[in-house]
Amino acid sequence: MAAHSPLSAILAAEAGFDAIWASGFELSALYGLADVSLISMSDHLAMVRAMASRCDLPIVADIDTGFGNAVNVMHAVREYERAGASAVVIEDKHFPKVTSLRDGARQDLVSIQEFQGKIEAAIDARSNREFLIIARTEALIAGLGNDEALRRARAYASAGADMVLVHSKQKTPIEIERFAADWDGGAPLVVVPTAYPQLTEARIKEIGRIGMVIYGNHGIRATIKAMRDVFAQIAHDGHSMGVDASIATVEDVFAIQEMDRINADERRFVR
Ligand code: SPV
Ligand code: MG
Repeated sequence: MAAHSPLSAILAAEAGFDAIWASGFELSALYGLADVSLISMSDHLAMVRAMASRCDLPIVADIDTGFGNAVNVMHAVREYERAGASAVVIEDKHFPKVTSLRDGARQDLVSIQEFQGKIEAAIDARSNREFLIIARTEALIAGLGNDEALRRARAYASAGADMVLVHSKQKTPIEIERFAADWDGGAPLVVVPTAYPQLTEARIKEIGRIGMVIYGNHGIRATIKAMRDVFAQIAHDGHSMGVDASIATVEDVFAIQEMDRINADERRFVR
């Protein structure tokens, strides 16, 4: 489940998800910014570090294009591994990238050779073999078709990527199902069924070859709707009575903040 803060990571863990997607799209939106490489690596890394200190789930870090060339990727991999991430996803777009789901947006990809270099650099930079390097192809997003997506995905798997994320913005899962049916590159696939929510986990298991499903932006979208509705109602009513029963209680916030433990620690140690 995508998260943009330690709080959203905690809530994803509470819901039973088994990993966190440290989403660049969600963090960009949190800053009120477009997901076009405006958020710095430091900002995203600070979020990952803060999540890792409050949530035990593995964190799959969305590092976009890797913040530059293969040398930048190496620096990023070292920093994200140290910050507590368990995996990074690097995409084959040019820096600065443009968000994937926007219709008509510029989507230009680097050459296969350049991206293989970035994958090899990422593998060289990790200190633990268990830290996953996930290569993401945007070939379908860029409208280059199934053959080019397969060509790129195979090349990335042969460069050593542990998994291959193949993204699609089609409104049905047909494009992704076709890619998965043709996939012969060995590495497990990762899918992001945001534009095509009809693709259920049950169906994904039937298709096979898919090792990870990312719910890419549901946290930030839920947040926007919830805050917008509550703020509008308070502004309209001139009081907060109308929303009180439908939002989290202050006690709920205290529980997330572990106030019981804080109070106990105060009693024990603060003199
Ligand atoms: C993100 O969540 O930042 C992603 C997924 O990369 S998407 O926004 O659909 O490209
Ligand atoms: Mg992203």
